[in-house]
Amino acid sequence: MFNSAFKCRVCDNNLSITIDFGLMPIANNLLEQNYEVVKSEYKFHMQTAVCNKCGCFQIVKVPDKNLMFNNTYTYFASQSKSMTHHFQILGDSIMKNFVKDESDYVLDLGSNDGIFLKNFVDNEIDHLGVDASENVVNNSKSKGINAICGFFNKNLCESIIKSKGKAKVIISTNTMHHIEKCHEVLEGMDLLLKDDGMIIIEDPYLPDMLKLGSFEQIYAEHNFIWCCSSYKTLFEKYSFFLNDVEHFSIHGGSMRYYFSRNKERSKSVDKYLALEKNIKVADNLTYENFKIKSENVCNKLKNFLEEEKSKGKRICGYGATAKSSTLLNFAKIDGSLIECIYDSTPAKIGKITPGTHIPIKDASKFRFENFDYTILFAWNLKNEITAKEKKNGARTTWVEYVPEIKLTNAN
Ligand code: JHZ
Ligand code: ZN
Repeated sequence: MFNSAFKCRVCDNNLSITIDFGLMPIANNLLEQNYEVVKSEYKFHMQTAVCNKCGCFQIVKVPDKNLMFNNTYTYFASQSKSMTHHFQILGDSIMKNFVKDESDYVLDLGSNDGIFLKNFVDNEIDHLGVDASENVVNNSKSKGINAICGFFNKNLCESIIKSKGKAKVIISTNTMHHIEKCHEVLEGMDLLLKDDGMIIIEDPYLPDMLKLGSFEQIYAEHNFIWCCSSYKTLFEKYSFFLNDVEHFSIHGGSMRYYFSRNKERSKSVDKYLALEKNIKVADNLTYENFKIKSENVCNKLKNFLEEEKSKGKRICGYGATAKSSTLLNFAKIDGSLIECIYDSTPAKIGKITPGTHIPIKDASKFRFENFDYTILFAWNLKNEITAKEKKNGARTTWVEYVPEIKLTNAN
């Protein structure tokens, strides 16, 4: 049933709810182990819909942005060496192909701890980072990055133009899907980009999420899961055209999109637009099937945990990821099944997971515990994590759960 209260945030079409996840906390809002804090934990009603017109998959009612992005943001992208390498390759390509003259600079929207812009500092190339979370901005500044704290919109872009001029490249990786008011971003880009400039966006790709049943990608901060057709609709409203796309396996499947004022379109764009049509991304029935797939993932993992726990096995997790917040809360998996979760991020260690209150411990201690099973919540970083812990001499059985339960001995 269409609910006229909910409109597509891209094209204003009426939406109908496809999946209701119930009450959810904010995924990166890790809590202090304190009774009062836990008692007043914020939750919101997470319902999703797909636009039958433009294929935009979205959470219909999103928490206030200041609750999600503030001085206590806990995701620091540089924790992963493989992600650092991924962005180094992108940085090299941008420096080589786009930064041509003295006035050219690169603006990174959602610059986080500087994972991408560090390459520009190292090569002494002009850049500017913008991020809404003060603590990650300060972290990036300590690495020499030129960054400001703020929400990207028309006003901010006007002040950037005054102080620095227009940008040759605007890049935004793993950030656009965080921003509820996507038109405000496009209004800003419309002003800020040089006429011959390029916009590069990268984030998790909707068809990959549907294929894997990795519903974990949906949480407050990930209030959109984008694809070619929905981005194309949004950007064309501002006369930006989708020129090219590149697909990557990172984060369970991500797409990189290239937009400019130029109307040229690569074969890859046609290929992925056709794929999206083929798998019916804009059709409600697709999400009925996805919901069943997602519930299967939850049930299989929960059954596995309950069975092994009843045999007296010790179980922990690895990677206090944002996506695991959706899984744990939706499947109602808490500290009675998973003793703790190991993570290397200083801002996460010592806190408890949102909603399910599982303690987060220092990953450097993992090797000493020899848990029977370790649930790999950062399954997207499997190679990096399992190789590191093998070298550390950790003994356990790794458990993956997307799309099926898969066990791998650590040694
Ligand atoms: P990881 C993030 O989601 C957050 P998350 C964000 N919302 C986004 O857009 C998506 O990515 C795409 C830890 N770790 O990357 C660090 C170790 O402990 O899967 C992280 O907490 N040891 C911006 O949170 C977590 O695992 C290690 O050796 O789902 C990985 O989080 C390594 C490599 C990582 O993303
Ligand atoms: Zn739409």
